[in-house]
Amino acid sequence: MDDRPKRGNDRIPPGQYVTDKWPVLTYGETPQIAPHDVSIALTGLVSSPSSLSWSDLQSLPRIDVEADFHCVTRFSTLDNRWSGFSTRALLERVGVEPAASHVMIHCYGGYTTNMPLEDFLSEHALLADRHNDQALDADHGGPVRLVVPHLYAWKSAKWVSGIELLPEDQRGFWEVNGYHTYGDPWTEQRFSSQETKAAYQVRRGVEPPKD
Ligand SMILES: Nc1nc2c(c(=O)[nH]1)N[C@H]1C(S)=C(S)[C@@H](COP(=O)(O)O)O[C@H]1N2
Ligand SMILES: [Mo]
Repeated sequence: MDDRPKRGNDRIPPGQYVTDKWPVLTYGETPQIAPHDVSIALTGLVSSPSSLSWSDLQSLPRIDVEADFHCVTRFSTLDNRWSGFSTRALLERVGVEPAASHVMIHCYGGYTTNMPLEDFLSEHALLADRHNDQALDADHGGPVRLVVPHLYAWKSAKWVSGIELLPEDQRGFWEVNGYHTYGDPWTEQRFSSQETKAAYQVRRGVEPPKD
């Protein structure tokens, strides 16, 4: 896993353009969730399955992360200042079973997305409730969203309602509907079709036939 923030000439991943606007990218409607209704279920391969309320969340140490944000539809926004709660601190509270290798994030509204546990536990990953010194608005995932800066932004799930620890990779909403299971912006892992080609190259040591 390479979760180092990129700087300098190589800062923008290939195929991306930078915008100063912050587009809203949501499949479906924005769910309206009041902070006191937020409940995040920690399930699967955790030592003590439980739910975190808004006040449980706010009692965790606050962290600030400055990071770029890369959407697979090719826009990138730079220098976002996120504030919230470390994913590591969160999982330390419930304990991770040794067999856990992946996570599925569940959201109000039904969206899901998957990633390796290691990536979820990146020191730059957080459950954010603030962006550029303001409470996150509903369209951008308020009251609280996940932010995983080193993966494409569809992994940064808005309106998180659950974190499920799994013994293997399972695909979330976009990952079932054509997007890559991992989604590294630096190697342009956009589509699930690329996974098949990569597997073919590993098996045969050659390029797959042109389609
Ligand atoms: N719950 C939920 N989270 C989501 C999405 C979504 O449709 N539902 N869209 C994803 C995609 S594709 C992107 S690019 C980012 C966009 O975040 P933004 O709307 O704050 O720019 O959220 C991600 N998280
Ligand atoms: Mo996206």
